[in-house]
Amino acid sequence: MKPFLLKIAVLFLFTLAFPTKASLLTINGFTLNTDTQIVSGNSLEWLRWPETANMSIQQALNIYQPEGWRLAYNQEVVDLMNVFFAAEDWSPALDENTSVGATLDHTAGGVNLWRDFTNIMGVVFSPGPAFSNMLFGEDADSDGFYRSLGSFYSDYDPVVVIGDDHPTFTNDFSDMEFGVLLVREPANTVPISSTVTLLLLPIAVLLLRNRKTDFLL
Ligand SMILES: [Ca+2]
Ligand SMILES: [Ca+2]
Repeated sequence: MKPFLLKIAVLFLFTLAFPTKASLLTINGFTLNTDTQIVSGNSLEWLRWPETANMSIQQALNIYQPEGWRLAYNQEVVDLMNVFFAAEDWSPALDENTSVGATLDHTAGGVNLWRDFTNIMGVVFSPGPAFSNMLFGEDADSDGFYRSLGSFYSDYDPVVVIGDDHPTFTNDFSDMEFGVLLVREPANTVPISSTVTLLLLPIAVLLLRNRKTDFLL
């Protein structure tokens, strides 16, 4: 290989092997990668909510299912709320036809709880008040209706709610205040930089070692 091309090749390999470090935010054991807009927590990856704003379930799955994403299950959403809003008993919402909501008292730190949650997961619709309604569920009762996880705040007490399934929420429903709550197993996402490092770094080192004189020309 010509010296110039060798330099380019080695620089390219090192660029792949040592990418710019992603910006991470961790709250309550959930970590947001601001580069990918993917949250890691509760042994799952969660697509940050604004990514699917105004999409129907079907539209979101058409785009994201090939990358391993699926609708969050009832149990997973209850587990999520148990982490961020532990004072509430969310377990009745394991039943698809039962809703559970919590008003977060602003005099008792409720706004901070809500901000922690939305700093990680994001907000779908924020014209002033900040609303998110995230469609989810495995349609456990097979009626074709899905559920919505709501997160609302204007200027007093924030409200969060796991809704029961509703005839409005079919898999082709969409609205600007709604998104789709997608998760996937972490195994689907071995970071490409790690793979490239393992495979290509030894090659880069060999190239440097064998053609050291040329490289330094
Ligand atoms: Ca139902
Ligand atoms: Ca249902």
